[in-house]
Amino acid sequence: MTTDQTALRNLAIEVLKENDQGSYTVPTKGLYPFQWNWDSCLTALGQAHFDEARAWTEIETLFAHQWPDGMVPHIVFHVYSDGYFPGPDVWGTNRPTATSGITQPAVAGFAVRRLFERASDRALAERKARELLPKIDKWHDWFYRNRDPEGEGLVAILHPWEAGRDNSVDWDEAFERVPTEGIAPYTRRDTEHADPSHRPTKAQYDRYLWLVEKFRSLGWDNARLHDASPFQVIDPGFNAILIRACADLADLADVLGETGIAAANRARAEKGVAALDALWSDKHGLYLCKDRTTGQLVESASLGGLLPAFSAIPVQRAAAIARTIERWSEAVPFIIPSQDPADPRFEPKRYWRGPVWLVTNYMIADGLAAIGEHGVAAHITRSSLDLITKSGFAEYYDPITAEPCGGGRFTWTAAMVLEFLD
Ligand code: 9WN
Repeated sequence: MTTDQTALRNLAIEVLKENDQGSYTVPTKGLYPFQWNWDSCLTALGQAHFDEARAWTEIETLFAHQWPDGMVPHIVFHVYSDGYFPGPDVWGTNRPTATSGITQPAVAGFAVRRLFERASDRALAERKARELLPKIDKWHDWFYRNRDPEGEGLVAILHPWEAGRDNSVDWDEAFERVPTEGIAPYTRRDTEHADPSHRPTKAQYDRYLWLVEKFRSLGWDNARLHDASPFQVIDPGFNAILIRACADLADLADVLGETGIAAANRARAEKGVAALDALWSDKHGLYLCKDRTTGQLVESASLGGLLPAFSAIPVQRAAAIARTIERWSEAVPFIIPSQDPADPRFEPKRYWRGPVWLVTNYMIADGLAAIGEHGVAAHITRSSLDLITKSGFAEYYDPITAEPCGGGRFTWTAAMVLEFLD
C-alpha cells in the first residue's frame, strides 16, 4: 500500500468508528440516525478489515430484529430520534424494538460468506456463521413465499425503498398507478439535511407514504401485502443480489455440513438465474425491470439492469454488461452512473437517477472480475477511489463533476473504500 492509500484507509476507518453506535452503525449522523439493512451488511465487510468481532456483531444485531415470519426489516429504530421521517409511529409495526415494515436487498448471505472466508479468527467465524445460517435461510424462504406467489423464480418489491434505489427512473411508470389521496399530512426531514433538489420529489414521497399507510392498514401481514399492492416490480438488481446471496449461502452451508440449507438455496439460485433471462434487453445491453401488475418490461436502462453481473448469469450476458458500462463511461468521466447518461431522464445529482454509488460499483466490479472482465472491473475501482480522493466519503457522487452529494462521512462508502483498497 502506498502512503496515500494508507492515509485513505485510516480516514475510512475513522468514518466507520465515528458512526459506530456499539452494536450497529448508522449510515451517517443526522440524515439517517438508525440501522439500515443492506448498509449494515456491507459495512461489516469494511469493519472486518480492522475488527472481525465487531463485523459479526453488526450483522447479528440486524438479525436479532428479524420478524417471526422471516422478514428482515429495512430499518431498525434502536434509539428514538425525530431526525428522520417516516419514523416508528408512521410505520406502526408493533415490534418489540420498532422497525419498518418492508425489507431491503438481501446482501447478508453474500456478506456472511465473505466474512467467513476471509476470517483469521476461524473459531469465531464458524460459530457466528452457524448461528446466522438458518436465519438467513429463513429470510430467503420468506422472499420466495411472499414475493413470488406464482413460483416464477423472481421476487417483486412492493415499495421503491425495498430496492434501495428510492427514486430510480425504473419506478416512474408503476408509480403513476399509486394514488396519493387520503395520506396523512407530513413533514419531511431529509430535505433539512441534504439539498432538496438532489432528493426524491414530493410527488414521490406522497406515493412512498401512501404505500406505507396501505400496508399498515393491512396490519403488515406479509401474506396479504403482495396481492394488495398496486406497486409490484421485479427489479433485476434486487433479484440478482438475492440470487447471489442464495448461491453464497449454499456454498457456506456445504462447508458447514448443512445439506438441507445448501440444497434449498442452490435450487433458488438456479431457478432465479434461469428466470432472469426473460428480462434481458439486447437493445440496452442490460436487464430491465418487469412490472408484475401489467406483465410489461419497463423501458429504463438503469443500474438495476447492470447489477445482475453480481450473480451467476451466463458469461456472454455479463460480458455484454461490461460493454454497456464502457459505452456509458464515454459519456461521463466517473462511473458507474445509476441511469444511462443518454436517457433524457438522467439527472446527474438526483439520488438514484444518475449519480454514482460506491456500493453498487463494488458489487458490479466483484461480479465482472469473477468472469475475467478485469479491465472494466479495474476501471470501476479506479473511478471509485478517484471520487473519494477528490470529494471525500460522500453518500453518492455526480458522475460528471464528481461533486459529493447527499450525506457526508458516509459509512458504507467508507466500508467500500476499505474493500477497494484491499
Ligand atoms: C430510505 C441508508 C439508505 C439506503 C438506501 C438509500 C437511502 C432511505 C432514504 O438511504 O434510503 O430507506 O430515506 O432515502 O436510498 O439505499 O439504504 O443509507
